[in-house]
Amino acid sequence: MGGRKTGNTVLFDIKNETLPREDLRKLQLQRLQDLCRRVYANVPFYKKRFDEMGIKPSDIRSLSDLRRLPFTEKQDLRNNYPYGLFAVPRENMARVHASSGTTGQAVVVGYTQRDLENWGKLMARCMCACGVTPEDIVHVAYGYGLFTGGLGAHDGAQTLGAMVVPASGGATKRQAQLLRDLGATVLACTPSFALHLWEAGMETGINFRDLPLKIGIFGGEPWSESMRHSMEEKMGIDAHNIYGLSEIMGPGVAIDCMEHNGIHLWEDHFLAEIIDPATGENLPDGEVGELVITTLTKEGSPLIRYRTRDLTSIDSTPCRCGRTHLRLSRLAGRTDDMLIIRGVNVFPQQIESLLMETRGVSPNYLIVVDRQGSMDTLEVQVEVTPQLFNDKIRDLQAVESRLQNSIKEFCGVTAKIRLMEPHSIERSGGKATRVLDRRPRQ
Ligand code: DLL
Repeated sequence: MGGRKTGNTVLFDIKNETLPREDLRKLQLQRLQDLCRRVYANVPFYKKRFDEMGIKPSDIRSLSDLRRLPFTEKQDLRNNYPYGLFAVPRENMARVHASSGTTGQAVVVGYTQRDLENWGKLMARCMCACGVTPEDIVHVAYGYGLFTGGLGAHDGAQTLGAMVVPASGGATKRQAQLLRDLGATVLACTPSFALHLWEAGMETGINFRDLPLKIGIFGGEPWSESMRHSMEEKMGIDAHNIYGLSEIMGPGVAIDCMEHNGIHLWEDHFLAEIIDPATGENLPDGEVGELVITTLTKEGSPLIRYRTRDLTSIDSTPCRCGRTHLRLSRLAGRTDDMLIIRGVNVFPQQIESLLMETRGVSPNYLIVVDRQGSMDTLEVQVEVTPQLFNDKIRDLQAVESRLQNSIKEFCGVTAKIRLMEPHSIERSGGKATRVLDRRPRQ
């Protein structure tokens, strides 16, 4: 291992990242068979599921047999809280992380020492794919703690040999100063927090464009391609989209290389499928559906066919970077954050893209859904830039109607637009809240 060059890109683990697809599939099958044996022997939940479906680990003879295996859902993890799905004795676990989500029981995930090492290496792969080298200074502003963002990015940067600044979330003005004083070249945090930091910098006379900062590793929440371009422009960086989820590992499941043409999912560790969320049937490459992931190497908390609820599609054609691992399209939202407004399906990210394409509005917004009588209402609150704020009412009205028209045209719903004063929408220290659904639950 170690940074090696192919063409003009650097790969952390050149052998595994460029495995011919045929060899990748062989490796996946071997690992899948081993996984089935491990969970059948060690996780009563899976033994019961396999038995109920009349499947033995030895029945898995090809990758297509994966379809015979049961799905695992978030609720299964909740029902087995905290340690019920662990596949090794508790004393062999080296660390736990947890995700609470916005509703319901937390989910606890365990990592053995080897799981942590693999995570570090996969995160290092991701960082290399963005052009990070051991000479870099990586400012990690993902939250440290039970959330996987902070420690995940931290271990990855260390595994790569870079210097880490473990800043965690919060204290935005101080963090902007630290970015300047310590000369960070890489910023890793949620895209909304990066914007928050940038804003705090501008307020204290620190312009990211004047700093040595050159790479952003942003993820943990949905964001649009237009937002990525706008951040690159504002901050003078190359911004990458990193994906992951606690149940599967944390950050580092997938990331875009310098081609920025989809996010590579590390197929030697994760087996990806796309299914129709309604029927559970597998969908072919190119079609958008729910991402389902099987962890091939995890020892502590392995999962079979985990339904992520994230919507994306698969592209297995070769990438110019030389990596052979498939690419997922930018996450288009979650099956559970799709808003149904007066019968029309709307994804918050569609609205974000439209906002980002409108001059005079800032990337701070909140979508408020409510009900009046039997009618759903949609309001988009968005802060305007200080320049527009000082302009004439007529200019504000023009922006309002432009936004309203584009939302009507692209999303098919009428939205009330509320232009807000700069800084009036609450900032988050981690993942931003973009939607407030006030409709009574049915
Ligand atoms: O957010 C892990 C992570 C941390 C990923 C830092 C990337 C960077 P959870 O808190 O369990 O884990 O949330 C996972 O967040 O199922 C997606 O819905 C969403 N998500 C994560 N990354 C992206 C992304 C971490 N790049 C859930 N684009 C996932 C869109 C994302 N959504």
